[in-house]
Amino acid sequence: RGKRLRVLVDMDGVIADFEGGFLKKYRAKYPNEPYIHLQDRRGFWVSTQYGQLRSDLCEKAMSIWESKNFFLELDPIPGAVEAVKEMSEMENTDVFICTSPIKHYSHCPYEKYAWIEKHFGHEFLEQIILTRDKTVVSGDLLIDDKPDIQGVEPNPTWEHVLFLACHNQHLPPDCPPPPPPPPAVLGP
Ligand code: UMP
Repeated sequence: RGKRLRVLVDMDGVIADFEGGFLKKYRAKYPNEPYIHLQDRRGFWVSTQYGQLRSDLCEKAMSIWESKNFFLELDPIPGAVEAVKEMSEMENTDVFICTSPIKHYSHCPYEKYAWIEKHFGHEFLEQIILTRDKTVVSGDLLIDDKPDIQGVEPNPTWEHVLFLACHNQHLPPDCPPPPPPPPAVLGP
């Protein structure tokens, strides 16, 4: 009776195209304001980079994902829905969707459930974990496009697999830890 593999899969940026959906709706709502091409995105927080472009654009960016139907209408990342379904059908494998809702909670939590039901079916609602702190969730792997995942648990059980995204593709690769130093050999 071997141990099962538990895979936690992030939603925004991994299976749902948050960055693409944001830019499309931002440009439609603010056609005369500057914007950041996806190839020029740096850093996980869209609001931070827009705020650096011009301070008032931080709030304008946030107004996009706080709007009704923003999360519901996100397109899937190409191939992602099929990949998660395939992984969830693998032997000895449990897949959970692990996603952080925004604190403006009027629409986002509901729409995340509705998005999973739409793309994966009603049964997959059993697999959803909504949390603002992924370090307290136990799993073997966490597939997530956020480079730094922190919370109250300093030693999460999962290993973080960084999912490639427009905002993280220029980061240096995460190196494995160096080997321990050899034992000191004392002379005669
Ligand atoms: N989000 C923000 N501000 C940003 C970018 C994203 O609040 O600038 C939101 C979108 C998601 C959440 O609801 O943060 C990130 O969730 P995870 O991808 O870490 O699950």
